[in-house]
Amino acid sequence: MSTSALRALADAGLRALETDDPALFALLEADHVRQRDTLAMIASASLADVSVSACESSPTGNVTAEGYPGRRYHAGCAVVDEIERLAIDRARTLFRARYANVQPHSGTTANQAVMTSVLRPGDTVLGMRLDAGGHLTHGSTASFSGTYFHGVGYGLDDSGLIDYEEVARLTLEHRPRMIICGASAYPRTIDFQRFRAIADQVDAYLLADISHIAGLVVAGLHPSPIDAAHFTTTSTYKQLYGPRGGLIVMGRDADAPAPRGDRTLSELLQHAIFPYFQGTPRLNTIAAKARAFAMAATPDFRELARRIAADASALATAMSRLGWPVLTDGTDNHIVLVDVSARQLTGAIAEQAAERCGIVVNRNKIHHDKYGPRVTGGVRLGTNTLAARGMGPEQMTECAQLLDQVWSAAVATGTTTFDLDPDVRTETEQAVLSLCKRYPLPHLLFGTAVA
Ligand code: DSN
Repeated sequence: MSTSALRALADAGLRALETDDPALFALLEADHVRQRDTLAMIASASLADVSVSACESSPTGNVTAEGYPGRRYHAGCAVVDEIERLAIDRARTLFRARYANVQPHSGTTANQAVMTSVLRPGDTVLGMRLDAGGHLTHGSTASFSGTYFHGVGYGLDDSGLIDYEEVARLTLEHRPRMIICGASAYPRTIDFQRFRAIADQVDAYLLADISHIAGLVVAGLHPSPIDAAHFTTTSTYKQLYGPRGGLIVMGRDADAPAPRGDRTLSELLQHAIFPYFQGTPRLNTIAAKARAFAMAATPDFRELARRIAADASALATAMSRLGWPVLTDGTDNHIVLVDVSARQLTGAIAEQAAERCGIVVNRNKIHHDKYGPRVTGGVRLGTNTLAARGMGPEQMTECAQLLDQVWSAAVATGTTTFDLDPDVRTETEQAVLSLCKRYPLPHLLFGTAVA
């Protein structure tokens, strides 16, 4: 198929959708407009370049191709084999890794595969507690990770930093088979080498889940775990600006012997993804990953990553100056955690009030939170999307002022209910729209913004 045939297909698809299914088309259009006209400060989100989205919607998604390149269980895979090999090569180059598996459907699947590859049901896993900023798949009983395995949780010290002494103590006490580092809501640098030294004391495997900070890692703005951890996982849609999906990479331990049999750790992982957890991979998504990995290897991406971190730091400073307590007094990455409970709000109220005015944030549990996960005392802010729109530290001060304007006007009437002055709402909505127009959604991440 020639490039022009592919382009014709994409155009025909949109036209057919608009004519034959106007209800669905209108919904898709509405969400695009919503994204265009709101300030997205969701730390676990970013923007996919239109070229990434084009890969996703390509007919490559029609191909059934169980197995790996050169070893499929179906015919017709010569081209998709090349696509998957390209994605693997790009992932290995990007992360300076020896091994990459680009097939995981998500970060969660990637973690499942790693855990089940070397653990047995009931084995102990030591991971960061949810209320400390950890992820569901790091040993929480709300997921497979704390039910198939025995999850033990570590937390934060009084300054809100990872309590490495507790990690070491719990490691000696529980002798976990695996330690998981990496977080969903942690604004500071993670010391992967220190985690590995602790894991080595009891011969535990170390899994680094860098879903949130993968962009900073590949840009050299956060230490890389590739050779420190036995396994590194990430989702590809957060800070890599790619499609929904997951990735597993390994460094120096890729060829280490696996616990049972005569396989290496990476060979065990191949099996853990296919056939253990997944059937046919999403080849269109793998193409989109290949595209995102290529973009993440460019100097432009490094500049974007630099802006993400600078923006977060400016946002933290501005929030703090406006009287909103920022956990750990700042940030090293793209995450700013705000304790809204200190100002008589809950995370649920802060999230809803901001959304009414066009600012999209998410409630998040914070250290010593007195509320549950549906209410929470905190809000997690992230700068991936704003930085991609071209906003810099100056605009972060504007964003902080807008949040302050809304949150200061929100009056709690319960833990999830509130009143908001309609004038403040209108004024903030208009200011948000104006900021969004000045910094339009970039269809091309590193190209010209298309309004
Ligand atoms: N892990 C969730 C988050 O951090 O928001 C979603 O990917």
